[in-house]
Amino acid sequence: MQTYGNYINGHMVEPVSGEYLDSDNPYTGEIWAQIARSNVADVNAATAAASAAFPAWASTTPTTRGKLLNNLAAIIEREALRLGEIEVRDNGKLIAEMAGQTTVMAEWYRYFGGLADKVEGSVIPLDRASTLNYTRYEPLGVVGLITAWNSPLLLLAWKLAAALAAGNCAVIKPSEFTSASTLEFMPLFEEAGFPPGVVNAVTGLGNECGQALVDHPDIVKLAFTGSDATGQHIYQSAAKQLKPVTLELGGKSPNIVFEDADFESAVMGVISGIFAATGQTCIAGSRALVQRSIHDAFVERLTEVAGEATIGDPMSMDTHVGPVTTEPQFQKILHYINVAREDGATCVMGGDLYTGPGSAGTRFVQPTVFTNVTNDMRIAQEEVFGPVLSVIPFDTEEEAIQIGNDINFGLAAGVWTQNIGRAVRVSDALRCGTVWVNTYRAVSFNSPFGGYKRSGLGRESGQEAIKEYLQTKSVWIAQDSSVANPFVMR
Ligand code: TXE
Repeated sequence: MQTYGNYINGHMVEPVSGEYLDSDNPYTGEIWAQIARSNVADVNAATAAASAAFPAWASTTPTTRGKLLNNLAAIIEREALRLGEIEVRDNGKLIAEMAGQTTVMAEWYRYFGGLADKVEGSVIPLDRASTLNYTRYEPLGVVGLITAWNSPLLLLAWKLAAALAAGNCAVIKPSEFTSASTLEFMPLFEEAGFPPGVVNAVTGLGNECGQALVDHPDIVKLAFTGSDATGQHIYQSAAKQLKPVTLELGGKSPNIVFEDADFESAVMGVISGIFAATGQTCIAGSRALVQRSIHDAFVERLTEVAGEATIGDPMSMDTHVGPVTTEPQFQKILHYINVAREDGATCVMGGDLYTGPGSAGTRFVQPTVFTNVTNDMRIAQEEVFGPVLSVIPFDTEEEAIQIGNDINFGLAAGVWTQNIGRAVRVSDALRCGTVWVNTYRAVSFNSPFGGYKRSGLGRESGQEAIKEYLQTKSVWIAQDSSVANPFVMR
């Protein structure tokens, strides 16, 4: 049994309460690790360490910070397989995906390391000759980074790399379901040369440890990935202290297939959108909007290909669909399958838990496809976060756009067409932060990612993300300090 404490000021320390929470292996169901059950006292200690480290860290040169982030990137690449295997064990992600994901994660640290000394203020051309006015970007202070269970280290990289490059210190709170990889990751910062206290991690329950972090007055900004309900709650809590937030809150993304699409590519794209990562991804293309003229043939081919997916051991390179990460999530998916049936959708594939070969008797759901879905059904409007696809037919381009946008969320969308004009028109019209044309589920360190509408606030990745962790100061320097009339605005 592995036991993880909190990581504070460069050391693994026991939680003040002395209490721990179990962490299970979603595939085998066995408890394999324990994580600290932290409370306000642990959050206070981590925040105090980060606050103490902040002045020196903020005054290192951006180039120095960039070098350290580059050191870290190289160490991540060395440790990628080990970190990936921990995520497979702790949250059931596929090794086939994790082998690449933990390696590519290094690129976020490298990119923001490179960006650190390229954030330039400007000299403002004032309408007066006697004053120099320039802007500079300054770090915020100690930021709180709260991550979800579906991709702990990658979601952290999207926040932490930008926060550190900008000169902030951090207190991290990973999901109580999947904290192990974050704790294994922490000592790598020391090896890379980061001063103790710059990066800290506390683990525990959302309403104890997480809320204490949100409410701590010395945490000056929050970045969060998780459910829309928790995101809204955090936003409200943060408002009491006027803390800025970056929120990434999932979606109900349309994957729109036109009759002029490359048929086989579109089938693969829809499958990757909903069954990859067992559908436990914020960018899941959980609504397939298919033009009526190809609807039946498309569903037939989709279920044929998806029906061949290998379900089972996430440590096997041949597995396509793994277990559901958490027990509540497992129950939630089964609940939504029932809701879809009750509301009149037709289940044409799956629709139950999976107990077949490779399931090891634990939390597996069959890849599931519903047809006869209308966009007003709960299965089309609410995030399931599992391998459950709703297929909705449409007739015209206008109708596809209307259905695609008729949702509270706005994280991403897919568009499958060979018509370039249509690709541009539909991409422009969709109200979401990312549109993929003839591809799906692509992200990169240098491309902005974030949501419209209830999918979130702010952007991660890309140049603008570093501004989420900086504030602008405008400096005015008078060359002539004589004051003619002190009672009027200058
Ligand atoms: O998320 P929560 P959960 C969705 C998905 C899933 C649902 C619930 O639909 O079924 O969320 O998952 C911390 N103050 N997504 O319960 O509650 C919590 O400890 C501060 C979408 O795991 O949002 C964890 O670290 N922190 C998503 C993190 O918030 C609090 C990815 C997320 O937990 C807190 C995962 C509080 N009061 C699930 N309460 C996506 N956008 O990709 C909880 N937390």
